[in-house]
Amino acid sequence: MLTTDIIEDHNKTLATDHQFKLAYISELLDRKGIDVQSIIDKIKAFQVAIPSWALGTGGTRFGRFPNGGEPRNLEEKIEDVGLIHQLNGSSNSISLHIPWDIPSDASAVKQLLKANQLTIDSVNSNTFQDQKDQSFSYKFGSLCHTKDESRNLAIEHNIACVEYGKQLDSKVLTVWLADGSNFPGQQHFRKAYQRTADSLATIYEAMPSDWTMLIEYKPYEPFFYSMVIPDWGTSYSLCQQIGKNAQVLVDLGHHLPNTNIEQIVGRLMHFGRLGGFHFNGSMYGDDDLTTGSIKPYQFFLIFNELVDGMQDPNVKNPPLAWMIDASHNTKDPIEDLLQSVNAILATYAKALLVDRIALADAQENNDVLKAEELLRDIFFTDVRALVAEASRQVGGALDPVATFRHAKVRENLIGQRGKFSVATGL
Ligand code: LRH
Ligand code: MN
Ligand code: MN
Repeated sequence: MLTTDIIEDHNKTLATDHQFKLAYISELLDRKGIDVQSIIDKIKAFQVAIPSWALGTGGTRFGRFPNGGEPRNLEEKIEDVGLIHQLNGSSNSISLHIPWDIPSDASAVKQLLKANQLTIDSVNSNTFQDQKDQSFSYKFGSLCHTKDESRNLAIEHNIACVEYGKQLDSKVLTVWLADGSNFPGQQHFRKAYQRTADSLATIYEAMPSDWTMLIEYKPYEPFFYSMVIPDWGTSYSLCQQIGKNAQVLVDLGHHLPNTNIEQIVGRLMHFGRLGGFHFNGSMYGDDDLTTGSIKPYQFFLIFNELVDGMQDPNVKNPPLAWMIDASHNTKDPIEDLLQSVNAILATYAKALLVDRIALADAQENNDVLKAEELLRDIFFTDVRALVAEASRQVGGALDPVATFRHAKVRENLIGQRGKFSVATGL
């Protein structure tokens, strides 16, 4: 943990610049009749979960280039998220991946969470790799497998994840399946779907009634001819079959290039089936780059749709589970997460500023240019001072990455954990 002095002292060095920028955006919003503090309060309330697997340097099959000082176990992962939360005040939970993050002592883990002002977000099952000495393989699928033995193993693993989650007060099971096929003819599409639906229903039945099951889709990878759950339509139909607490999870990177993700978001919210969100940035596919780094305008349009749905009393969608799902080879993982949360908050803030009455009016009257310009005007507005102010008001840093560097956090972590400590990750 950092001392509050370090954060406050560093904030002081940035204060003049910050006040200048904040005064400008406050004046601008004032002229539009928007209450600045109410926007700042909404930013403060917005919390994004950090996945345990994003705290280590990601990699590809060609290699990995870790910086050192990575968390070696669940406790150290919790400490890293605690640090992130301390710096930005907006990352108050951690998402776990089982079996990588099995708690050895649940009550000690709960204490550590409390000390870091954190909770557990979702538990994520892992049936995309065989564990050591696993009795039946997932090579040809898990919940969709043709053989009962492999399928049952995957079902039991998901139920075990729920049990671990219960111990730590989680209430969400996220299922992402690496099931699919590489060659035409390999898999019977309809049978694979039905076996998956049946397996998911069994897991759902074993979940407590106040739990949510999030079903994530992905068009390709690890399989390159077909995936059993390739798209939102498949996730949605599975949720419909399984029960009301099954919801679709949208991962930004899990779409083919040029997919209109904002429209998918709108559709799912309209159906009341959008349960969660995985933030990342991508150019080609599941690139897991920093959120907002490649297509910031599309990211804004997605948030615009989310906020529109969240503010519409006619939309009966449950509250969403927000999480970052990114991990790559290039940046310091903690810096990347801080940068991602910042981008998420700024984009959320922009979506809050959209004049929805004027937009609805322009849409109803088919004033295409006006509708578009209402969005573009906000998109080009720099709201970063609002995010910085929200962080400052909860005791966080005005510029979390700058404070992270100033406090030499990575150097200290390398000192404690070693130059070659490597976290489990994707
Ligand atoms: C694989 C993936 C997916 C899941 C995560 C556990 O694509 O990144 O998005 O959420 O692994
Ligand atoms: Mn994901
Ligand atoms: Mn992914």
